[in-house]
Amino acid sequence: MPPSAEGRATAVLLSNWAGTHTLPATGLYPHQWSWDSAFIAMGLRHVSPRRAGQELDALFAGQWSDGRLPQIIFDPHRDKDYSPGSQFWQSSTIPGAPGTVETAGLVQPPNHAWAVWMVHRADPEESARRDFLSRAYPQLLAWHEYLRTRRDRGGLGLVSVVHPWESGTDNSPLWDEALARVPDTPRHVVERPDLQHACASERPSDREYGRYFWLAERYRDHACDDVDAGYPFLFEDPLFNTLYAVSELALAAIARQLGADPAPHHSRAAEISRALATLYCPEIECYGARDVVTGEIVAKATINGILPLLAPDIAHADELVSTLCGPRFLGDGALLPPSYDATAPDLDPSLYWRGPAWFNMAWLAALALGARGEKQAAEALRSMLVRLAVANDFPEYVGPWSGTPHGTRRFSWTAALALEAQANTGWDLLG
Ligand code: 9WN
Repeated sequence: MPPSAEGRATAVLLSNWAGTHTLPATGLYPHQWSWDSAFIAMGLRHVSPRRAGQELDALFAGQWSDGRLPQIIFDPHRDKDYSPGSQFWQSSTIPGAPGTVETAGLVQPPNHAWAVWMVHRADPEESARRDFLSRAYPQLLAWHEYLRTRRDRGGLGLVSVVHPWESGTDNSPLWDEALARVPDTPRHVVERPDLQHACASERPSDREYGRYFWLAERYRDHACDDVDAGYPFLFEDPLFNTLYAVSELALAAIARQLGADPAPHHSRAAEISRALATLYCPEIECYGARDVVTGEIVAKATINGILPLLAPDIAHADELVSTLCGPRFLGDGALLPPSYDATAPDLDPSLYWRGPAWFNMAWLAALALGARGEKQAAEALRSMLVRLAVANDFPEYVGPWSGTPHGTRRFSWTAALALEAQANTGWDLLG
């Protein structure tokens, strides 16, 4: 990235800084989001390791007593600007939620231990001065323990998400059939402040929002307790569980650094990889997602199902590489991998998670290819993601073949991962 481009990416992160954390984007996303903050910290570490550490500290301040790290920590002054907000969740009235900040009750994919380790590596002395690892480690342990004990709703060793928002890939075609079972008539009046900042034709529909709110209401009204027997939406998502496995590897590195035993984390990562293998769909040579309510595996090729390539010793790695490089993803001249199968009749290259290319997914795919020895393809992807990010003012996502920007601009994780992709040229996942 030429120096001026690095400066522009840094400027995005600095202008989205809100005092204790970075907004995903001013306007569309006015609070702190969980997995965004971890991706942001991975890039911010090249600008200011101290601030990257603060970003994660702010997130840990929202941890619930059961260990969960919430999807969103709300800025009370911006409640009208995003829905559902803190008035919807009323988290401080739920047992176990923090009393000091208002949060959502849902979670997001667990890339946090990975981010903590990368921030530490950027400046180990600063990290030691702030006791960063020793403060973060018990919180990360509690977070992973919550996922292991409360969220293995299918009993097969994988975490279930209880809402599409928890996957981070909100309206992925993976959830369609299950969402069709969910009523679209919540009690709460659904507001769409998001449509003031993004084009309605590129965002989830009102009907989808009705279902999202209905599910969130049901989860909230059960005190977010994860024991609601008739709950209608439970999914084992391959990407969520892959990040969980990678974060266990990061926990092993953190444990070793702190003089604790890394072995349980290595074993856990291997167990998750083995459980993930049950999601493989030979007919699409890709991982699917298990609908835990019906027991069926949804066999649709999505970027979520390619990224188990990052999990240690994953089964069917060769097939995943050829699917990623083949016509469903990069093979048909895509600049970045689409979020959904390019050969699917219902692919939409501009509609949220139903086709467009996202920069976090492209960065993860490049890392996965690099780690598997596909260095040329990995390098090409990494430089393309930097080029498209900088040329389009760091968009939320782009058309995979055209590179046309969509969603909001000056999106923080796009800027952060462009910085990370530029600065860290190795292929070691924990680099
Ligand atoms: C709901 C903040 C978040 C990302 C998600 C992305 C989008 C929210 C929304 O924005 O989701 O969490 O309102 O659409 O899908 O991955 O964390 O950037």
